[in-house]
Amino acid sequence: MLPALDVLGFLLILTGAQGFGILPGDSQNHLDITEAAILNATVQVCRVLAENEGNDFTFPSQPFTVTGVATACRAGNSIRSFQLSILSIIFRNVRVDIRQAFNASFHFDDESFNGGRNIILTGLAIVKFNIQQEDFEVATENLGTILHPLQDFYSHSNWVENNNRFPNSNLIRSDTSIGNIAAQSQATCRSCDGDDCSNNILEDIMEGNILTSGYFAVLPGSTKPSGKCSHGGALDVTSRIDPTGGINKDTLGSEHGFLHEDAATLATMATSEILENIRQAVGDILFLQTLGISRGSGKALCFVIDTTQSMTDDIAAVQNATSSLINSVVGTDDQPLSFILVTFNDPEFGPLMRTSDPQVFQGYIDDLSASGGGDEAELSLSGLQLALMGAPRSSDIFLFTDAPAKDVELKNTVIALIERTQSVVNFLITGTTTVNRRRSINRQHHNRIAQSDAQVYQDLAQAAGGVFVEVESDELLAATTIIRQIANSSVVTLLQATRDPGMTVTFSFLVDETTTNVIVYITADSVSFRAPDGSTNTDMNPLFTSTTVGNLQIFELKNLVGEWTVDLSSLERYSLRVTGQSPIDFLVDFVEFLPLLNASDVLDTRPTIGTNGSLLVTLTGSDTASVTEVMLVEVGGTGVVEGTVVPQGSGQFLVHVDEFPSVPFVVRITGSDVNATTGTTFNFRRQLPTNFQASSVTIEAEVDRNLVPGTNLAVNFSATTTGAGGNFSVRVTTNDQRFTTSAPSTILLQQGETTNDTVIVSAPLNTPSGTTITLTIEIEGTGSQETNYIVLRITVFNTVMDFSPPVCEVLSIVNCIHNCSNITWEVSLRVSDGTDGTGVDQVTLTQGNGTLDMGPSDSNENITLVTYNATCNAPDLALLVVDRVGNTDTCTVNAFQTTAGVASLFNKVHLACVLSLALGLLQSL
Ligand SMILES: *[C@@H]1O[C@H](CO)[C@@H](O)[C@H](O)[C@H]1NC(C)=O
Ligand SMILES: *[C@@H]1O[C@H](CO)[C@@H](O)[C@H](O)[C@H]1NC(C)=O
Ligand SMILES: *[C@@H]1O[C@H](CO)[C@@H](O)[C@H](O)[C@H]1NC(C)=O
Ligand SMILES: *[C@@H]1O[C@H](CO)[C@@H](O)[C@H](O)[C@H]1NC(C)=O
Ligand SMILES: *[C@@H]1O[C@H](CO)[C@@H](O)[C@H](O)[C@H]1NC(C)=O
Ligand SMILES: *[C@@H]1O[C@H](CO)[C@@H](O)[C@H](O)[C@H]1NC(C)=O
Ligand SMILES: *[C@@H]1O[C@H](CO)[C@@H](O)[C@H](O)[C@H]1NC(C)=O
Ligand SMILES: [Ca+2]
Repeated sequence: MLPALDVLGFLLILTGAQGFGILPGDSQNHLDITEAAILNATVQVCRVLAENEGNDFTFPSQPFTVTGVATACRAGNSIRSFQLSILSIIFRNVRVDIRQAFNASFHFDDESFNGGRNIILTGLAIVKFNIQQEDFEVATENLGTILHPLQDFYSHSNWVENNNRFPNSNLIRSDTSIGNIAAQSQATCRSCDGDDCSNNILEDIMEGNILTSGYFAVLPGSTKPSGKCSHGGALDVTSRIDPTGGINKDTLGSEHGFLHEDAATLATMATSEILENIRQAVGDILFLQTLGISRGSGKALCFVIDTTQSMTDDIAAVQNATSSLINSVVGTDDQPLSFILVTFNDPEFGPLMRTSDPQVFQGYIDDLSASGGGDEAELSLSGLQLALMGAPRSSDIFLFTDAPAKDVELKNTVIALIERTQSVVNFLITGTTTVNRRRSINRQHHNRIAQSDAQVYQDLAQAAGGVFVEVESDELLAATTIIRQIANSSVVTLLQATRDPGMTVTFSFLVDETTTNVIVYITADSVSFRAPDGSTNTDMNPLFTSTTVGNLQIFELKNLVGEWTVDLSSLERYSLRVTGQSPIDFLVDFVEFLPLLNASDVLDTRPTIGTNGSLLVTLTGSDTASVTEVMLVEVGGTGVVEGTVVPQGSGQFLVHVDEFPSVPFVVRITGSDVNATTGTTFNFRRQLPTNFQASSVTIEAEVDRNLVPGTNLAVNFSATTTGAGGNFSVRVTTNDQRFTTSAPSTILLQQGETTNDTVIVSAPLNTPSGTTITLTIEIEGTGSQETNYIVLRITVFNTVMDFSPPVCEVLSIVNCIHNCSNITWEVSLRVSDGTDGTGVDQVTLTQGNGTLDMGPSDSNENITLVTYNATCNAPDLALLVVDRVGNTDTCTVNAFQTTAGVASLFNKVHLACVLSLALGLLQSL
């Protein structure tokens, strides 16, 4: 990011110069428009699905909320993932105003209609590709980016002024014209009459329904083609060049603010329309999954499994344990949205396998076998890293191995990815009961991996809010059964802490009235609980039931609401985790808050140690709850940084902190809610399982890059440190080993000075368009405080793309015109996707109750032959045709038309036929 541009960009948004505003107020902004359209689209799809399944559908009350809509969709367990998807879409939408402030095409300024449509069309194709790959997180990001220009079209062009009452559907298809665009030389505006701009668009433009949009520039001395309209607003220097004034409808106070509401309504409708287009292309289920809505948890369940030789004894136990976990969630409200498997061997690991089908996934598990590996330590962190790069946010990951990590140098990268995805990672380390080659050397005194080797896994489990369990392989199933509660969809974290070295500490945690099934996971030696009423555990007054697996003690507490305390003491390092089940939870995003705009851009890096900064806290699961206190709490000690909480509406709270801590911390919130039955207020406290870290190193890089397969892309990045200068190592990773990168291995940073460097990325020629490369650039100093990363998305983008839907051609028709006693009609159609097309993927009947036969595909794969027959009293046929990249169209045929498609006089004929048919029927009685 260029600071100068940023400031300017912020000013632009402040004045609403670049689209619907971001500031809250009476005017509608991109956030409102986007959320309203997503909630509306989701309700519509859930209603249709419920009807198809014969279920009642109860509309949520207006205005729609995330919780209300998810509940109406019977997806109460995926509220969190629904909220995450909406946030992801909105963050990317807003980011366009921050990072693409000066690219006219992203805002339909400067009459850049084709540029704007191109961004939408290519983005739409990529979104559909991402969804088909079940890469939902990337799909939501790309969707957010294209919604911005789509919405700006209505604010910046004269579509509304031209009296259009419906969205311009041509913006989401390539085979039609966007409209009659004003020629470069054609004047479109006259100067405003003082402050009155209600009449500044020229009559011939209005009468000819000609499209134009406002010119916009901020640099002094900028010009515009003569006679053209300007965008308007104080920053737009072109608005002071004749013809003066502007035509934007960004806010109620804009030059055309009197049309703001109309523009916002059309932008909402257009957003609904593009969502509907995506739904048609990918189907109802994938569409809802993209938005995080499913009957299950909305999360991903991910296994990372060691398949080296030494696991031979354990692999069956791992298969048993994982199968049992899969079985226990399939068909329940806890069924994950997707399943992910990564195996690691040596030297191979991966690839990542992902499916939403539990049976397919079970197949992957059944196929596991152990072999190879060679030496003692294995590539466990490489496997985990791959899983983290492909796993959506808030995934539950279980790693199974019996060996130390060979690739410990990846530890900081893995921690960075854990922070980034806020995933919970659990480590299940098997010991040995039978002879094990690997440990036979020292098995006489220890059959576990050495403490120094275990340390890496313990540190990672702690960073990820997971557990580290060492068990014999015959205990693995039992251990998995116990810790699988961690993967329950409604699990919330009440407290998480660690002490290294061990010491005696009294911790307290609050169990509120919405929380049940409180479970405490502890690795300390000595534990004693005190219930909210002050009582301690005795035989007469049992406060818990406890279990031990390996090194881990598990306490299921009695259901008592109030403040509990737990005294822990241990000589060795220990960790504590308290979870419960409750609908109320929260999400955290570290953001760069832009005060002038009151807008937030999500950070792709760690925040900077010692500086002030912001977090966006989003409450989930209650429309009435609010946040009263947010604290960054040191994980291994007592240090606390308290934030200032500013409510933003819709369950969102912006939190400002004066200083990010220099040690790992957790985010803890306190909030209050009202019990709907009793009307009383109660407090709740929550943490996120993830440990976060700030860094003294900052990294910036160009975002949203495209890469043509087979070519090199240079990604420039820059870094600086607030700490001591020196040589820092650079590590670059991608989500797939097919993508190659080259980067410097070290970078010299001087305190307070910016150093630039470049990473070269490439993808093989056969990489399909739309594939997303997740690129992580990590800069690592001597300690974790000097480590930072930036996560970038690069879209592989082939210049030859298929943007056209299949077309239908009537080959022959036996229609109802010639012979009224003909009680059926039949049509043969050729559906083709053109010579450069990707081919016809689906042909489905959307109107008509006749019989559809799909003929054998022509030798040319791009053509599908279809015949349809129906009775003449069902004369209308509509077919949804979709190509392999999701371009859709609807073909219609009428029983009274001819091959040429002419349906002359058919209404009359139709009437005559109906009469004669009726007569015929009467006579036959
Ligand atoms: C605007 O963005 C589009 C899409 O990324 C790009 O093709 C075009 O070159 C950009 N225009 C300018 C002036 O940077
Ligand atoms: C809500 O969705 C339906 C179906 O997609 C659409 O027809 C309608 O226009 C949408 N309403 C708004 C306000 O966008
Ligand atoms: C796997 O489970 C089956 C049935 O539950 C059991 O008979 C078998 O011993 C288990 N195998 C291992 C290796 O745990
Ligand atoms: C999740 O919790 C619910 C309620 O306690 C329980 O019925 C369900 O079995 C749990 N699921 C898992 C996978 O533990
Ligand atoms: C509301 O209060 C009642 C009575 O104390 C309690 O039984 C119920 O669980 C509470 N409901 C919620 C959602 O907390
Ligand atoms: C580093 O990159 C930034 C942004 O691209 C540029 O403004 C700056 O001049 C570069 N600095 C050096 C030393 O090349
Ligand atoms: C329907 O009309 C067509 C064309 O006139 C004719 O070839 C066909 O035999 C008729 N079918 C019936 C069932 O009358
Ligand atoms: Ca096509």
